[in-house]
Amino acid sequence: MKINKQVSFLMFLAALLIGSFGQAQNSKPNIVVIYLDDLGYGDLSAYGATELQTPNMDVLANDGVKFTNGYATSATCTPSRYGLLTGVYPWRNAKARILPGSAPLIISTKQETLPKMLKRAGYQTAIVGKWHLGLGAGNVNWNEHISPGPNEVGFDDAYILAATQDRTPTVYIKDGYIDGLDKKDPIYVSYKKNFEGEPTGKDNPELTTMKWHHGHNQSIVNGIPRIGYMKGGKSAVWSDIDMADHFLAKAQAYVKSHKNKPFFLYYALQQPHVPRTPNPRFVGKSGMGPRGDVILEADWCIGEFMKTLKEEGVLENTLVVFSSDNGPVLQDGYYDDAIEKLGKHTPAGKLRGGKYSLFEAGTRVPFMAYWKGTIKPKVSDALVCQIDLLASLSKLVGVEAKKTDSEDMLAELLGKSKKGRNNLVIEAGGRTAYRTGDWAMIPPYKGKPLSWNSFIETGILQDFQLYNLKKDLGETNNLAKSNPKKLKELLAEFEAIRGK
Ligand code: NG6
Ligand code: CA
Repeated sequence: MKINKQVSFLMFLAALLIGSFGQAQNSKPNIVVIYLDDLGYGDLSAYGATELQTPNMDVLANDGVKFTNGYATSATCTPSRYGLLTGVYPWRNAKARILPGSAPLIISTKQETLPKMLKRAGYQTAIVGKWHLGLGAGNVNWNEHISPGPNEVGFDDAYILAATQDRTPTVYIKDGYIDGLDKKDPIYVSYKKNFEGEPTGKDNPELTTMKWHHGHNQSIVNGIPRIGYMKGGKSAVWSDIDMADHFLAKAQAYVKSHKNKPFFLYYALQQPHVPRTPNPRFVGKSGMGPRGDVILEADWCIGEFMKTLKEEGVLENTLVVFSSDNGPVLQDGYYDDAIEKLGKHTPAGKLRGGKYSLFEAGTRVPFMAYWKGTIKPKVSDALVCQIDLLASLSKLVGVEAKKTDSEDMLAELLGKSKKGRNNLVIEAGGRTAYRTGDWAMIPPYKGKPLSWNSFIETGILQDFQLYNLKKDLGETNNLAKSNPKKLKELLAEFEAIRGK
């Protein structure tokens, strides 16, 4: 008995030692990128929202570095994600535009990526959530191994939704295979024509539970009409209301099973992109309709995820970067009360425009870096962009990254410098604009100044636009005519980067 006790005490000591040794050896911090979809600059209470409370996102902002000039490269999803993962300005790749669910992979398997660089530093790498960078090399057979995809550009583990929640295929894909697919009920996807006998939102509105506003009237899945056609694969079809819980569980499981060696987890939540399908637990919670409800749901998920980091003993050894792929939109294809129930909430804060826009709200997004015990709380107005993660994190882990548009902003991320980038070229729908210091410059473009579908100001004008953001954050006073000297200076800098 006594010996037994001694033995178990020794084993207990040994376990403690191994445990702490494992952590100590783990000198490279884990890295988590939490990436929201269409979350606006003004959607967080930490960024000034008063009608919505986002306590869990606020912890990251208030106890970390909260950037007030943090940017996505683009005002839409695919290009922003391309920039985030490759460090390359998406306007350099003509294919980096909102992709259909059937699009081939737009990152070259030879290209440098954030997860590849981290793998060279010994990291385990994973993505959980929204991908939207294309899969396969064209004409994908969804019933076989789908490749190339995230696994071929640096992710050891990938549990994804292919494109967007509103696009087919509405299934999860695990390391290139559709999760839960029954081979006896093969799945087919098309963006060209419907499959015979399959109902559509356009022809069978009686089968829908969510009404389409524009687009989104093709195959109906779970009562929701989608973009794209799909047939079969019934056993693999996701449950929209459980998607947030599903991705959260995958992200938590990943932390639990990979915590003993440094890991990089790209946790790409689907909220608050359309269709907004809060779990019944969150329905009605915001009083703002589904858009508000899914923001609260996402906030809860982030809280649960952070709890897992803590419970698994890795919170103080994990750098968490939080951001959103583009600015906010209310009406994005379905009647879902986003406009009607908005009340006093301002998803873009004081910024002009929104998703799809060259104005600030298109690309200026919530952006924070949190690392408990290492990063001291700070508000930073340094100009930083998501493309900078590649160079910054390569500095952090001590491995070279191939040269791209990415700039080393590690000191800014850690709150040790407020210098930031000198300039940035942002993109919306293939059009580019320039940011430097206090200034925003938008060259003349042909196109509609207002998106009639989403009621968002696109920032397109046939004249030059020049704004002093320090004095005029809302971009209401165009100085292009009154300050031609500044305009000329900025245009020259912009053209030097962008090409004429
Ligand atoms: C647009 C869709 C919009 C949304 C967006 C992608 C229409 C008319 N609009 O084409 O609903 O799906 O693509 O959003 O179909 S993103 O955040 O992934 O870029
Ligand atoms: Ca988006």
